[in-house]
Amino acid sequence: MFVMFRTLQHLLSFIAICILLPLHTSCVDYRELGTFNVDVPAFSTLVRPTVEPLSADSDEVYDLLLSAFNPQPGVVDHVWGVHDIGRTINEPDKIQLTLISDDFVWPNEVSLVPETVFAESGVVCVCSGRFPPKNNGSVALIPGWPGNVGEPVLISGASQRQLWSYTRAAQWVDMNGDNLLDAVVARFSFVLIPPNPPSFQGELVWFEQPQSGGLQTPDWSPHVVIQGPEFLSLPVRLTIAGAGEKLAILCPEYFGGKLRVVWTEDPGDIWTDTTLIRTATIEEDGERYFDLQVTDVNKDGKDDLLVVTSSETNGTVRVYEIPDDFRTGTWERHTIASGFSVPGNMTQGKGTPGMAIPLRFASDLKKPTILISGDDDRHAYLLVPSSDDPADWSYDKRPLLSSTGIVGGISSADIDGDGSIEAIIPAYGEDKVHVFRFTDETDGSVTKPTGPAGQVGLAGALWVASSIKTCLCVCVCFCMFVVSIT
Ligand SMILES: *[C@@H]1O[C@H](CO)[C@@H](O)[C@H](O)[C@H]1NC(C)=O
Ligand SMILES: *[C@@H]1O[C@H](CO)[C@@H](O)[C@H](O)[C@H]1NC(C)=O
Ligand SMILES: *[C@@H]1O[C@H](CO)[C@@H](O)[C@H](O)[C@H]1NC(C)=O
Ligand SMILES: [Ca+2]
Ligand SMILES: [Ca+2]
Ligand SMILES: [Ca+2]
Repeated sequence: MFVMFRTLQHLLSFIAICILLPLHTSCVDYRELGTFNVDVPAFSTLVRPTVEPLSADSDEVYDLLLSAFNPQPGVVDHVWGVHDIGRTINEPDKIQLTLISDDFVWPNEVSLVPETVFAESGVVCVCSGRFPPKNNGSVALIPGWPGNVGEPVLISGASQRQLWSYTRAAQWVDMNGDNLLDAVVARFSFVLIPPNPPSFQGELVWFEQPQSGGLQTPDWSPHVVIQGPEFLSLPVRLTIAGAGEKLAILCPEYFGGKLRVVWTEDPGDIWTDTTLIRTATIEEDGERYFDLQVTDVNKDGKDDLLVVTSSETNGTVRVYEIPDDFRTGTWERHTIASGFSVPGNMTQGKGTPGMAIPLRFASDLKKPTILISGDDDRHAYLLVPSSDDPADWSYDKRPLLSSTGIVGGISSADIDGDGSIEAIIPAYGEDKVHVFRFTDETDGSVTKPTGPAGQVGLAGALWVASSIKTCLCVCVCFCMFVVSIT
């Protein structure tokens, strides 16, 4: 270890030279700000009541929402919040958690309902449930955050024989054209009928907001759209060349092993007539589709799908280019990272990687570096683009964090409005949440004074813990140099 450390010190001057070379393309500087303690932290979300860019003189703040679950029966699970996390972000060990609820079994993604839904800010939405005996899940609304939060109202339908679990956040779309936003979500059911092996059911469903008092009314009417997606569904308005925009819902299937898009033939995007619902298959290769978002990955001005397939042996991160007409076109695939595998020999039922999020700086001039949660492989990674050429889909996979257990649902934002990006990385197996800061060196953004030692990872074979601030610099000469010394 010490030998490697010295080698690294010698390398540093070399890295600095690389920054000045015209060959250099992407350069992201990062350091770990610290950690704070939470038992079994799972999904993190950074939220803010409005969507305008945060400026230094704005009084808008970011809040952190966090779920924590333990699969063991009888153990109480928690939903936590941190109001104005920017105040303590430079000293993460000073971060104080506020309990939002301990009423849920296996809480998953926690989100803030957009103010437009109920003309009220501070409504927290909790999705919950997974495996027996914690499989009686729900979509619940809790008003009053931050402050004295109210009792949860369970909108996800009356209690029924089949128990459903809800994983990723509900999305708010008016599905029936009554000007009230409805909750669109994927749900999952664990079907156990001995002596058959357990099987899994997933479906895309929307809960219809009642005509009045939605926030006080439980058991909204459920409407099932299609069978398939278990954990995540993503409504998005996509442009069709020459024909305006249309609402599409992207549906990744984990157990179903495919990725589809669903829409309605209704010209006003009203989903009540189920005979008008159509689907198209984007990919059907049996991989476990786990995470997805719509974002311009290669910076050519057009949105793409950033997709994760989870696996015991060969998880991938992929980009699909959205065709001119999503209903009929071909989605061109680029696999930007692969070979993620679960370490050890107890890999059954596990998978890697988890979530992928682009780190977008305010200037947004370059292809974003992508932050990856390794999930069951106990790491977090960066995918650094090899160049800013939109036609170049090559990335370098760099370890960012090595943990002792599962790495959970990551989130990032410029929490303190200074141009650098802060990332929240829950380390489920460590009972800790790691906080990192990323700075775009060519962006001129300021790095505020920070707390003590961080971790710096450089290429696969070099792994050091030190307080040295270094630069992840992709340049041909540097990579070749590292390869040659390792
Ligand atoms: C599931 O939870 C709901 C809401 O708390 C409850 O009404 C229902 O009885 C539960 N069902 C089972 C089978 O436990
Ligand atoms: C892993 O997946 C990638 C991309 O699909 C593929 O190119 C590669 O051959 C796979 N590796 C193994 C060991 O199967
Ligand atoms: C799994 O790995 C452990 C520790 O390396 C070893 O003791 C055990 O024999 C392995 N089990 C199998 C089934 O390979
Ligand atoms: Ca509606
Ligand atoms: Ca693009
Ligand atoms: Ca910042």
